[in-house]
Amino acid sequence: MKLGIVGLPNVGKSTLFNSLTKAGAESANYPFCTIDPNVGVVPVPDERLDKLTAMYNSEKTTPAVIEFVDIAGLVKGASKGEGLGNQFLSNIREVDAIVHVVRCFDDPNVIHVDGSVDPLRDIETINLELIFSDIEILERRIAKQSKGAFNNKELAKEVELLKALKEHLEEGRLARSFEAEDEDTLNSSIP
Ligand SMILES: Nc1nc2c(ncn2[C@@H]2O[C@H](COP(=O)(O)OP(=O)(O)O)[C@@H](O)[C@H]2O)c(=O)[nH]1
Ligand SMILES: [Mg+2]
Repeated sequence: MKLGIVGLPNVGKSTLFNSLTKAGAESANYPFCTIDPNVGVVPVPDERLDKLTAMYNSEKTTPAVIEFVDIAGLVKGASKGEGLGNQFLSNIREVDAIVHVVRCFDDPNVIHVDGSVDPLRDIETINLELIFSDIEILERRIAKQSKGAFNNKELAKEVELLKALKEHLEEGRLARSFEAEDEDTLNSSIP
């Protein structure tokens, strides 16, 4: 399981990452201090596993792990390449789930990229970038699949589904709230 820590710059992502992983990622008061994604692997504590190890005198115990990725801050326009945006978005695509960190603390010494503390606005900023990025991927996919769709039922079905998903995104809604009638087609068509 790979979890990506996502949010605007300076909201506390690396601070959270460090406390989760104690991996010592750089936590500093300026945007873009995390250029490469920082990865930390955390074993999941489980008393049952300890008991099993003792019971079977196991030489080796392999706990479940969660991999945390401290993804560099996204900013408005990231989906159009602002602030190294597209690179960060591709980091997001590689994780199973994202943890969206939102700034709620006031501190005049910690710069807010959008000038004021406003968690609801910040959530919207990040969600919109994710939506824009998804729309772009969908447009490419629709263009590619449409070529063969006129004489291929499966492709035509996929294109129809992708267009419905695109409409959903264009209404400002996240892909995960999209309800497909045919999940199989959806799963096989999302790259
Ligand atoms: N007052 C306060 N400062 C925080 C909090 N979380 C992080 N910071 C500070 O905010 C700055 C940016 O934090 P960092 O984790 O590097 O943010 P990132 O850019 O999202 O990774 C650092 O100076 C942190 O010490 C918090 O909950 N309260
Ligand atoms: Mg950071």
